[in-house]
Amino acid sequence: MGIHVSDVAFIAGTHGAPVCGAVSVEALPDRAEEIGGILPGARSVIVLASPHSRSAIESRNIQVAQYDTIHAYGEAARASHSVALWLEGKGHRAVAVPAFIPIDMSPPKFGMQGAVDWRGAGVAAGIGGYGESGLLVTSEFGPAVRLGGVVTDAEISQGKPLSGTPCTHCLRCVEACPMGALSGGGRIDKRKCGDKIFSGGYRAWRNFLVALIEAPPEKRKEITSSRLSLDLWQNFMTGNYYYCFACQAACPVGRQAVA
Ligand code: B12
Repeated sequence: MGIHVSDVAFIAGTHGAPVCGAVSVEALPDRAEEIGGILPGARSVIVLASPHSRSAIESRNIQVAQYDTIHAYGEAARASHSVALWLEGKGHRAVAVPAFIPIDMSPPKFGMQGAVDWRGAGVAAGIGGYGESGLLVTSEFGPAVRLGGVVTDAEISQGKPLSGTPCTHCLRCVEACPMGALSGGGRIDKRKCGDKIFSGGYRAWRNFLVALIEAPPEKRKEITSSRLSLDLWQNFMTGNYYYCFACQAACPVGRQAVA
């Protein structure tokens, strides 16, 4: 027997994700093979969204935005895990899929393509539409959400894409990008964006190691005590490595949700 998406949304909503929809695997042909690898016989993908605090991601204090991100990802994980266990309790198979990491680091993806494309799946499930930023924009919270979800063999009543997008095309996201990485219509220079958001991420870690290895012995202690070294240590400890939230924070859509 199939499951109604409103029942799934109730479970997601009571576990940290107030926005939730579902889409059939057939409607996601680009990722069907990968999704089948996660769960053979998978029929549906549930997409859910956990909101950021707008005040936190708008703050000039990067640590509070990072802390909020850890928390929002935690909520998405809690909700997807709860939904998966709830479906298993009903006799289905279900897997909570990582919202971002762990992610396939092998070539040619190198961690730049998730097992499920949450934005694409969210648009197909009708929980939002694409913004000029390329992010999924929900009516409730704009793009200030973390997306996650579940792959299951249950048949779930489908959402359908919205007739338009909640994006108002004001282009504030494009103007807000400190790297000039956005040019509207979802176009993004991933390298420019990555240079900012990952300034304490993998590439920074690799450059740090190379600098350390190549440094003369008397310089090595200085490098290991550098600001970058401390930041990297902290990022490993917290699991957060994002340093920019500008395109999410600039969006006017969904602001009333935090009033
Ligand atoms: C790799 C990655 C990145 C990379 C590459 C981004 C990219 N465009 O692919 C980099 C490092 C640049 C990045 C940056 C950011 N990311 Co990121 N990222 C991911 C990750 C892990 C995988 C994305 C992926 O598979 N990309 C490969 C393919 C799918 O992307 P693509 O080839 O560019 O295809 C896209 C476009 O073609 C576009 N598109 C297709 N048709 C159309 C039509 C229209 C009209 C438009 C406008 C766009 C459009 O949408 C496709 C995706 O659906 C996802 C998590 C996940 N598993 O989905 C998070 C994710 C997309 N990131 C997210 C966020 C929030 C960010 C940042 C704000 C950083 C931060 N502080 O967290 C910035 C925003 C940059 C931006 N404006 O896009 C969120 C998005 C939430 C949302 N509301 O949409 C996600 C979903 C993480 C999460 N679980 O919440 N990210």
